[in-house]
Amino acid sequence: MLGAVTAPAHPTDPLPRRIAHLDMDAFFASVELLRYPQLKGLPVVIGGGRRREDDVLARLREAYPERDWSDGDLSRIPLEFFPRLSGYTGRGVITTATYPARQFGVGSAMGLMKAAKLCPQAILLPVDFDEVRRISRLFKSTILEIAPVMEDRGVDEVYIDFTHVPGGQREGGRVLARLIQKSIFQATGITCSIGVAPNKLIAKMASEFNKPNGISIVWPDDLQEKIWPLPCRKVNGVGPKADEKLQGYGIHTIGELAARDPGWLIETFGKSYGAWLHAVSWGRDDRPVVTESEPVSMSRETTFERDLHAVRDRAELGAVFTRLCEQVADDLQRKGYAGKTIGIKLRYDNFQSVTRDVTIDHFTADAATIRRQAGLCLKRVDLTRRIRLLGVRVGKLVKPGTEGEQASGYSESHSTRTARDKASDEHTDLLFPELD
Ligand code: TTP
Ligand code: MG
Ligand code: MG
Repeated sequence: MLGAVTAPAHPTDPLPRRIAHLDMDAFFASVELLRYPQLKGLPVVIGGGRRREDDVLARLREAYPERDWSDGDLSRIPLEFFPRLSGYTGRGVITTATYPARQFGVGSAMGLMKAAKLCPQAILLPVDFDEVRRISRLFKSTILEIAPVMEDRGVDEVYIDFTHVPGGQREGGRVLARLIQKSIFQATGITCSIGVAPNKLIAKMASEFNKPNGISIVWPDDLQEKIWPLPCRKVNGVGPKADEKLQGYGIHTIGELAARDPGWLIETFGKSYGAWLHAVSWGRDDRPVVTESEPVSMSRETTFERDLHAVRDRAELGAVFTRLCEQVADDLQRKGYAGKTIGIKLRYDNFQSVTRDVTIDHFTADAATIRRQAGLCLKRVDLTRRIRLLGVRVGKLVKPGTEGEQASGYSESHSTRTARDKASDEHTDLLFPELD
């Protein structure tokens, strides 16, 4: 049914579209379980703040001051040293919970005090954002080694176009999904769930069907059986407000939505949302999987520990400035870009910011060229005031070899020089004498 109404990405493409949605299982909690594998199988909730040092380890050191506990001992910390939900007081909410904890009815967005009543024995841990980001990058790069068309949808989920990946059509995508699941587990130690369907809309719903560590394959003919019984809220794009309105008209499931006259939906929900509701209820969605967009510019900036002065702190500022230019050049070279517009950003001690840029006649990724041009830009700003932030940016990027296809969008403003700009030139000269 879906296939009949879903246009393929390329009209002449003989392969049916197979789109996967992949979502990591209990992600923030799973990241903590890597550190503390002894918690596997137990109810664990994440919430109540950021992780600083290892609090559990600190408690252990306090209890056994004579022993030498190190980070390597984390997996040996006895369970009684972990903080429990029982007795929690405060206004914190749950960020996520392990599947064993979910069996007690606790989950994302629930108040920790309420959760403490439902599952007092649950272990409560804070979020380690650095580790979450590291694992997020790791699982996405693992996918990209197998399937190149991936759309990043946030910290723990992506869409993947299976259509043209070798093996992507086998068993509707199940074979490739299994390979990706296994590879991610090998790389990170964390499980994920994958839904494969004719489009993003259905794939997103399907990835939830067999959580955790599940794969779900949806065929065009499955619309009636697998999608229509679901509540409208399961459609990514039907929020609580729209759902309430739909319920008010007696529309609770996607099937009930599909049964409504599209004209009535448009009258009731507006031209664009009404038409969209009708389309999604029939499983129609042509959105492509969008890979990472080309960067418009690359920049590096730094905020100083204390505000610096162009004259008095000239050596320090000059060194930082050169370093920033080298870093931007290095970023460009590593990612294979070159740029034509070179700019600077300054923030003064009163938080006022200024930018200046210049467009040169060739593309560059060379640190010395960037340094020279950025130095000229610096001559055009007021350097009599204290500076708290300095930044260097290169825009109008191309990947050499694809010149002409440059990413657009970088500020075209070629700032005009004012009387004050000129007046400040002498300070620039002091700051960057080697430029002149
Ligand atoms: P989700 O993928 O929604 O949830 P999850 O990975 O914890 O569990 P599931 O197995 O059902 O996918 O969110 C990913 C992470 O994002 C989650 O671990 C914590 C974080 N998150 C928040 O910070 N705030 C929120 O409101 C939600 C829902 C998640
Ligand atoms: Mg998840
Ligand atoms: Mg998610």
